[in-house]
Amino acid sequence: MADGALIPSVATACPYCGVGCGVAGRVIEGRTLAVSGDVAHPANQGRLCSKGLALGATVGLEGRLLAPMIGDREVPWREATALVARRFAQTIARHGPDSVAFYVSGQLLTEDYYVANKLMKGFIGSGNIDTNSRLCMASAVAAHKQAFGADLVPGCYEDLDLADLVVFSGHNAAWTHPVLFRRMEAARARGQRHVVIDPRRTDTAEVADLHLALAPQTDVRLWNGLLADLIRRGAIDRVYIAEHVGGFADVEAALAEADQSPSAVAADCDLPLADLTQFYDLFAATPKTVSLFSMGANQSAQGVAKGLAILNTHLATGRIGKPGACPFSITGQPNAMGGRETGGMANTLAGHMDFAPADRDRVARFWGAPDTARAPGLKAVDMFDAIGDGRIKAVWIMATNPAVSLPDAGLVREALAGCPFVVVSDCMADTDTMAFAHVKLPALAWGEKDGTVTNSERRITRQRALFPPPGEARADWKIIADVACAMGHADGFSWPSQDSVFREWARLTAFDNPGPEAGGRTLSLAGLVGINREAYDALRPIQWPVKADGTGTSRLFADGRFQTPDGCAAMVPVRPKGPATPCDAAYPLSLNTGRIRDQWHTLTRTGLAPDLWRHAPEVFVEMHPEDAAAAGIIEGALTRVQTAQGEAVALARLTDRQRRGGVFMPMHWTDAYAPSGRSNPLIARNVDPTSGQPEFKHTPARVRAYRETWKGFLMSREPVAAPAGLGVIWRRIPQTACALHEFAGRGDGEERDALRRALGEAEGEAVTYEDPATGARRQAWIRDGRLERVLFITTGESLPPRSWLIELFETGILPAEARATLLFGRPSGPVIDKGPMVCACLKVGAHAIDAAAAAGAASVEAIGAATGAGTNCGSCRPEIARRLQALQPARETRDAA
Ligand SMILES: Nc1nc2c(c(=O)[nH]1)N[C@H]1C(S)=C(S)[C@@H](COP(=O)(O)OP(=O)(O)OC[C@H]3O[C@@H](n4cnc5c(=O)[nH]c(N)nc54)[C@H](O)[C@@H]3O)O[C@H]1N2
Ligand SMILES: Nc1nc2c(c(=O)[nH]1)N[C@H]1C(S)=C(S)[C@@H](COP(=O)(O)OP(=O)(O)OC[C@H]3O[C@@H](n4cnc5c(=O)[nH]c(N)nc54)[C@H](O)[C@@H]3O)O[C@H]1N2
Ligand code: SF4
Ligand SMILES: [Mo]
Repeated sequence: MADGALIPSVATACPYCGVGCGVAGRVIEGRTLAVSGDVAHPANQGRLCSKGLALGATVGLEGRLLAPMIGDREVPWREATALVARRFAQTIARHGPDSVAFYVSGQLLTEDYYVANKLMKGFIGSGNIDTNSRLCMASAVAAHKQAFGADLVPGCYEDLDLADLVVFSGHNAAWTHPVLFRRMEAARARGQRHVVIDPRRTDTAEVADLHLALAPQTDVRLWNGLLADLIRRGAIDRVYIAEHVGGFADVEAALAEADQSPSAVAADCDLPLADLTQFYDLFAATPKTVSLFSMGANQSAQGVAKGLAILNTHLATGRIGKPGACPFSITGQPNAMGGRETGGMANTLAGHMDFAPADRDRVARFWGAPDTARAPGLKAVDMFDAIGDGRIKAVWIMATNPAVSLPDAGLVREALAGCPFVVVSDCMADTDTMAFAHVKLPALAWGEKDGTVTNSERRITRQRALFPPPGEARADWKIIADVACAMGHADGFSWPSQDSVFREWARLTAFDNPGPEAGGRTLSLAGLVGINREAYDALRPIQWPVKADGTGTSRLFADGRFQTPDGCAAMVPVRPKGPATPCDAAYPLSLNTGRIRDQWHTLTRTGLAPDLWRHAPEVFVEMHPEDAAAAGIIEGALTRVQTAQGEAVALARLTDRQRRGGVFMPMHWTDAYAPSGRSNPLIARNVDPTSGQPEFKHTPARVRAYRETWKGFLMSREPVAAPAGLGVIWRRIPQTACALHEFAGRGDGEERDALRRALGEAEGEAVTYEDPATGARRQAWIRDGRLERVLFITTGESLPPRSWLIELFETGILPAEARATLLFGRPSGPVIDKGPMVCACLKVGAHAIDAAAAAGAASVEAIGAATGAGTNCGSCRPEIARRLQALQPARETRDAA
């Protein structure tokens, strides 16, 4: 029964992206878990992507924080809770409520979020709670509020099935929302068309019908140009506008300020005119269009304008509230929506009410909290500025890793280091942010916590516990509620369990709310206010608004009514502008950052699954071959990426998928995996003036070859941290039976010798080879017949294949000939290198795919039939198509993808 097929499964939700897939989890024994997609969940209908499928590999207790800690001391909960309550209360008493802050996350459950927000805004009486959604969704939220009157996502996933055209603006869906992308691929097989607007030729762009590789930050120009073109053609919906939309004349007048001819727009966006007009024609001709927008739109100093330009176009054409037609801001985190609903953002209060006096008084009455905040608090980037300059003296960080993920992360670390009181709640013990915590609070992780999340289509799904709480870990909402009680607010925070928190939250949404049909707030859970424990435990996925009769709502605005005083949506004039800091002679390249396929954010969880490392084992910087040549950089070389804020070192990847004049780095690497490969110390702190969202997709940069003089690698059974104080470039790459560490350095050898001393001690029998002339050194340690540790250092070029040694770690007792090869530093025969992992779900490497192609498989389907690759979540299908094309340029493989 190894696969646990006969063990009853628990329906829960994936903790990663905003698709919000249902997961069926079966605990086989202890912490051994089998997962599959929940066939009954409407979002994924049984599918999971590589990250969801690997959940079982991440639920071990390795690296977990399992007891509260004050400094380095484990303490009982009562002591930790009392200290947090006392320090916050003292700070507030001395310096006022705005001297404290919470920084929270879209990875909290709705119940957690509700309680954190109620404590800060309701009972501490400050607006200073903000969420990492500020880095993610804030621009879309602001655009929604301006256009629709509230932060409302009009569409649903069914619209993506029904659309004839899907436009992806700054959205690499093939990698970031794979299960949804697979759904759209199925629609594409039925004739749906895909247009991708992204400066990079991503895997999403690669298989699209049309890719517009626009110059960075020119989206507003492109969408304004489209709207002007539609007006010129008479392809807008004047009846819809007359009945349901305000502001059209203002937008039309603003458009007239610039030359909107396709040729002028194409020139400004640096696009071939024919491609631009093809897009405009396609849009004009396709009523059933969904325009997805994600981080390429939001993470910009003009992020709100980008969102509004898209919403304007949909409103003017009446493509909203109809099957297969809507603008669709797709969410990143599993509960980005829940946070927006409960008021996790500093500029909203709760339940889509903000600080307007009537809203504020209603929430204060509901909470029985006369001190409820009267004004918005500080947004994330400003909040950390205030921590840095001492205005905020106590901060509590929950379920986010700002020392990695905020812009200008070097300054963020300085701010945290200087803050008198830092509390961090996390499930992991050693995140980069934990290093700054005075108090560490152990939170339950996925698989242990219990509550609700809301996905991109407003669908509420229960996350359910699969395991009992480990150690002393507790639910986030409970940790916060206990501190609130200790601060003297027991009346408002004494819930017995999470379902009672949910009921209170549902009641708030319905409080003084006649409902959307009667012009009230759309965000209403009226049908769930009386939900009891059993019904909560059994709750099936449901989309809000939930009507009093208990039914959900898939699509908003079907009746053309919006949540504005006159019921009309607003078109808002937006004008293009350049990036906040333009490139110049010193920093001529635009640094773009984002995600890779198999990793999640700061690697604290996906980093635990060795299989998820094989697609992109090392931090890299993508650049156009001509930009690389100009800087003397070759493929695979260690490269310095420098900006006015800082420097990182990453492996160069040369590709024409990257536009000239730009470079791309993934956002994921941390101190634990590549201390010098972190992207965010490089990012400028430019934000959108309205939303406060940082411009993560553009910072002026330059690249230089690193030119190491020595390099090597260390493999060990347990991971080793980069030796402190040495200027060595260090990367850790987890493997199943060992940890691989690659390193490199510069200089005359003093640091190399120091490193060798630091790493050259281990238990067991040592096999050593040393060549003083070249500085080469090979060392292997064997204990009880098993390979324990290997260290290779060279000043020359070549190092042996790592796969050979990785296999020796997996072998167990070493055969005699393997010991001999260790001394030679070379395998005795050929090594089977599987190549990079292409399909992480079915574990198929590049070389197996190439072999299948050589044996005659000529389409993505045929490769799938031969190897299994690409047959699960499909996020690798564009890559398979690309490999096929490279191998067989004559064959037409695009259509097969
Ligand atoms: N594998 C994986 N999936 C994830 C996550 C993860 O960590 N890993 N995180 C989740 C989260 S929280 C989020 S927010 C989503 C994000 O999902 P996406 O938004 O799809 O991801 P990103 O890679 O951040 O950025 C998308 C694209 O924006 C492009 N872009 C950059 N500048 C511009 C521009 O000026 N205009 C346009 N049009 N495009 C531009 C980038 O080149 C990039 O390809 O992913 C979610 N899913
Ligand atoms: N350069 C660059 N930077 C970016 C972005 C980019 O595109 N480029 N994207 C931005 C975006 S969109 C986002 S969403 C952020 C994400 O950035 P972060 O939120 O900083 O990243 P995560 O790794 O998801 O951090 C979540 C933390 O919470 C912990 N955790 C997980 N579950 C729980 C739980 O239930 N309770 C508690 N208490 N802790 C838990 C995890 O161990 C981890 O430490 O990064 C932003 N930063
Ligand atoms: S697409 Fe993947 S990461 Fe996103 S919710 Fe589904 S399984 Fe999880
Ligand atoms: Mo995000």
